Amino acid sequence: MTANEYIKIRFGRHMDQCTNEEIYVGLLEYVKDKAKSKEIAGGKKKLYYISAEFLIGKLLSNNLINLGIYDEVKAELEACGKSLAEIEEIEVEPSLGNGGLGRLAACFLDSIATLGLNGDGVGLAYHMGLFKQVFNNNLQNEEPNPWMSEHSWMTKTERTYQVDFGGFNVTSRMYDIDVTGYDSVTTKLHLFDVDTVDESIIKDGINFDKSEFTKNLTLFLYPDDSDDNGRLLRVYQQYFMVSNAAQLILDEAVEKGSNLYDLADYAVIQINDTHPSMVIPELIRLLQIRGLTMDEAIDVVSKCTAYTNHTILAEALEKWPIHFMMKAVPQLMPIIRELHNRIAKKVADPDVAIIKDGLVHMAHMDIHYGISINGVAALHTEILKETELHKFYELYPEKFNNKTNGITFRRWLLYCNPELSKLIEELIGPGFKKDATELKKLEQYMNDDAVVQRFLDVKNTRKTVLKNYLAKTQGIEIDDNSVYDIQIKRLHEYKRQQMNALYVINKYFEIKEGKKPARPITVIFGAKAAPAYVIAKDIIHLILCLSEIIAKDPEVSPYLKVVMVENYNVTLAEKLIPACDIHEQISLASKEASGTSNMKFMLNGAVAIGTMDGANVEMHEFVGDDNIYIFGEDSDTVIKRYADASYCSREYYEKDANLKKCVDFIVSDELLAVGQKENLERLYNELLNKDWFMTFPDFKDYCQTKEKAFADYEDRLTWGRKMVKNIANAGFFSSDRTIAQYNADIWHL
Ligand code: AZC
Repeated sequence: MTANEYIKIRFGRHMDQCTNEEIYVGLLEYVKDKAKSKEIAGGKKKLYYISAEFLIGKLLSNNLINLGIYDEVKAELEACGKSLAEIEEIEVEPSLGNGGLGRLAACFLDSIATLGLNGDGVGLAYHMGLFKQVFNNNLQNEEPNPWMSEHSWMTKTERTYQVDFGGFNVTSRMYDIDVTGYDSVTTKLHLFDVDTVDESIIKDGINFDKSEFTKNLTLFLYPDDSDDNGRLLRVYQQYFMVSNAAQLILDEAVEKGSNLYDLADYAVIQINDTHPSMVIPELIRLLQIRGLTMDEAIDVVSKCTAYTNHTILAEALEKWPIHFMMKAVPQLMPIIRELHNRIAKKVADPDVAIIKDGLVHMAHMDIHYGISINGVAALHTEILKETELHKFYELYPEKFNNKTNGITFRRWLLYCNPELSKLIEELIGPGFKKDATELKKLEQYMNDDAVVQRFLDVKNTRKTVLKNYLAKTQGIEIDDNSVYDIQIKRLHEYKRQQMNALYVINKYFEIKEGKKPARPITVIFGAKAAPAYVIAKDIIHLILCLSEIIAKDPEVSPYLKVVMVENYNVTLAEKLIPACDIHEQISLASKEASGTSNMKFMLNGAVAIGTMDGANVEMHEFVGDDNIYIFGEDSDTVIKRYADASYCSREYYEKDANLKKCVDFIVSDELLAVGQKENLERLYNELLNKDWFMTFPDFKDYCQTKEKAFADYEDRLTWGRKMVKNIANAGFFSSDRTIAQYNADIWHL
């Protein structure tokens, strides 16, 4: 049945007689039906990918592509005078994630289904998502980001569970979202929710009574954890997630014939960061209720779980106070103590203990009681082994392994850049759509000027698409003849958006002094700051203030434009990435576990300016010095500098007059005229007195390397060759490769 026929039956009218809203609802149901017909038959063993975040993005086009009916439906719509792009606008992007960790989980689900693996995602249905970012007076404000509606990809299921907390319990319900594989099977994302959640308790932005747990449990992802009630709420949320997951896992195993002693033959659990770590004691608890002894339960669970680490930042490795656990989940504490005691008996070193100084170290539990621990890029895994988790590595060298991240080429090439995908297909055939390494064949065209020019033409087309999109959706005007220099990622000091802002200031001065760039530069940022992360919000403030004063300055504005897109999300990324010329991957070496926007940009023919950090290192290996702009100190130098505590930012500031001038500008009259003194001074002092992520030592090299990139950009054909080289070598970064490795080394499905 065609979409048109389906809609005719549904609404009693032809598509051309329907409103866009009706067509959207019709297509949604049509796609759900098609997806259902491809549901995976299932096998004995199943993967459960448990994650606090699934940043899935809009699903209509993605599903149409994966089901192989995109062109057909698009044509049907066009024949009725409708446009798929307009229908897509009706869909609200689910707000179920924050950053790379959540988008990675979404790419992984796509690849799991595409590879036909028996694996589901498990998470929570946050009613208001992370938050919606709005700018007022050059400051970030947060608002609820509702995304669920009567007609959505979520399907209510009959599965409900009881989840017990200290002093009360709730009844959960499971909702399912179909995960369509590309020309393959359909798997599921299970999202749990509670009926008692009450959206009306949200007041004034995203504030709500943090102590009303039955009402606030699934309101927001990452609720503000700057006070005890907020932190406690995170424990409640995490336990709610994993208790549901554990009950589901055991039920499904038993349904398939498990006697629970053989659970590892039926289930493998990937713990995505430490948010789901309580699944370990929870499974042990439930197995005991179902008749196993403590010994047996621990033995069974120890064969089922694997942990992925996404950061070396100590503050991101969760440690929960025992008194929180006693309050929220008292039933788990005896088990956690038992897990702790068993390790303590074998290894005296308190550094690897599960309980230490009144805190439960979630990652330590994962490492002792799981089958695998993986980092997300080669360098990151090495740093884990050598430094951060060295003592664990000595205990369990065999458990450590690397799984360099990847991205789904369906969303990040076929869907978001149809022009590029068409050109590639014309040149090397359609094979790359299933086997990303075939992109390598593009290298044969690197010296064919006419072909290289076509890549440049596609880039120009996409730059105009972005220009129009930003004008329409954000009221922002950009010049599509300028160089687009883009940094999109969570706002964090280690990612060093502040260094990029200092570069902007540097450029502003140069232009003022008469040194005009060969071509106008558009510096684009997209980032949300965690609501309680004060300095991150100050950095946003600085960028917005710079944007304003530069736009108002007739001397500078023809040559430089600063844009901070509002409410950066997957939908915006899909427009920004294909249009980008130069992408910023400028984290302090050793701190970015992997990065994944770097891979998306590479695939879309943008060239990176970056440090030797995360997956940049592997990208550099693939494309070589000429096709990526590497600068800055390496991770060994940085790690040493932290170890000997020798860094003093003020010394750099005093030594380098240009740096000083740029930093001082943060608190200049010009900026204070459009910004808030409190915020700008706080940021200025932070840089001068601390600069914990060492922007100053890298600043000069950063500026010089950027100049080199801008100069090279003017030799268009040579630049085009860099683009082709990047695209041709992006194949390794397909999440199909990553998932195949997880399966071969850890899951064994
Ligand atoms: C991110 C890491 O910062 C990034 O380097 C990595 O590529 C990504 O995970 C996927 O592995 N971490 C997060 O997004 N973390 C949180 C808590 O948001």
